[in-house]
Amino acid sequence: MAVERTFVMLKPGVLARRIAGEIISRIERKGFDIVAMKLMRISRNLAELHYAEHAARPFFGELVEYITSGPVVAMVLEGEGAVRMMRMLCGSTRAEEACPGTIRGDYAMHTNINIIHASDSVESAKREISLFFREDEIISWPDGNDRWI
Ligand code: 3AN
Repeated sequence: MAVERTFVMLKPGVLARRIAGEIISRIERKGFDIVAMKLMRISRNLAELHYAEHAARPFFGELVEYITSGPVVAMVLEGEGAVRMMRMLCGSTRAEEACPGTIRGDYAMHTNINIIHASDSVESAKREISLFFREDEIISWPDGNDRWI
């Protein structure tokens, strides 16, 4: 399978609930390479760009309000089939459909605050990564790093 990059964001509720470490731990344990990570408070403008495809949806205002309400952890993950793999780890968008064992299934009761974002395609990942990170903030791991796993 091809090596891909995906964009992941832990939403403000994660920081508020002090579970960032637990979520990052699950991502690491799965085996992704974390190639970029930062704590940030995102602007309204960036939030609207990130969620542009949802601009006409009734929940858009609330979505932007939530995502800008406190700090988030933005990350770029790398790995074979990383986009789909990370979506599987997150679980379904709708809280009541997210299976136990997935991040949303284990930590989220409400769809509108479903704690984590992960890109839904390689194209979306490219767009989202470029919104949040400069190329020189992405640190590819050296060849051979995997022999320590
Ligand atoms: P995903 O984040 O799983 O790709 P999207 O792109 O459909 O899901 O939705 C983006 C975000 O919008 C979700 N993470 C969730 O926070 C919010 N959202 C999606 N659907 C609803 C809904 N029906 N009601 C409220 N918020 C929603």
